[in-house]
Amino acid sequence: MNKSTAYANANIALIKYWGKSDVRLNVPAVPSISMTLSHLGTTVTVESIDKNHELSDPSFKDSERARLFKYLELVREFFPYDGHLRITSKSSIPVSAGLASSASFFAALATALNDHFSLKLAKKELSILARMGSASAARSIFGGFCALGYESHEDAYAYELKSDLDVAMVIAVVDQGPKKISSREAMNITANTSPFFDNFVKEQPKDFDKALAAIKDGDFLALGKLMEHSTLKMFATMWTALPAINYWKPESLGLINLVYELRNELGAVFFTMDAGPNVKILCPSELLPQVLSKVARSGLTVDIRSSALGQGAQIINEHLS
Ligand code: 2P0
Repeated sequence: MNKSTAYANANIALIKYWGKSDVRLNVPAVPSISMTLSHLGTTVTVESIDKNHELSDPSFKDSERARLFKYLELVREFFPYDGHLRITSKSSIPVSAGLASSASFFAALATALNDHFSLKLAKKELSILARMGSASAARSIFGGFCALGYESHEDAYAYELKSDLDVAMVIAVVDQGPKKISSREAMNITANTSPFFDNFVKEQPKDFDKALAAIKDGDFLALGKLMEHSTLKMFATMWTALPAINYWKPESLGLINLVYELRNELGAVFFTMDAGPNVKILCPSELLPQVLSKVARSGLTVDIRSSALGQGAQIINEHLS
């Protein structure tokens, strides 16, 4: 049987997506902006088989496997195909640890499906296909900086942002284990119960527009400040949900204080976090060695990765077996 394989890098949101306006089609309630990482991502091979979808990756939990098979049936509604699919995947990032593994997985999967069924989708449609699997995946179709729009219908899609900014990101890993509560579940609980959530949604277009301008103008300081503000507003909604959701560990706060110290020493160093305890540190590329060295000496991490701006999802010729 013919196989199609694609690779996609993970991406980290600078302006955060949190909450949905349409659960079935996975339309975000807010616009978001991200940077695509380099060399941290997922390879997915797709193959047609006769009966029952199969996933040959033991790192997926049962709930994630069920979510994948549901997605493959949703894809069938839009692009009818015969038979079933065997999905094989390999990731260079820990799954479900708030390190954007679902973004790179669904971006690679959508890209492989486009090839496998000869759908000939343009990047915009491909990002919509990826979004239906995981909204952040829409952004991993593209390299560099990327926006995911917020039209409140099934058309919400991602697009690349032009910029001269040369940035790097340090991923300070404090825990590689899978999270107890998925980001999907957490954002639904938050949207349904936090008294702060409606304000988060209402305020987001302002941050989005300002961050678009900062990226276009190459204003790193403005972008960094907006990223931290967006991050903390997102966590404020989680902490005020019922039940409260808290992904942070003492080391997370330790690393945030380290970022404040780095900012005093070096200037342009900012943090963000996602649905997990790990801290991502954004800086201009020329500051990367100093940031890496200080994080390494902190004793707060179990692993440290660093990344430049990466490329968008691509078809590759080496299939996973
Ligand atoms: C983001 N996160 O913008 C935000 C910030 C985590 C915090 O997108 O339900 O796996 O699959 O659309 O994309 C994580 O949520 O959620 C996420 P689904 P997803 O990157």
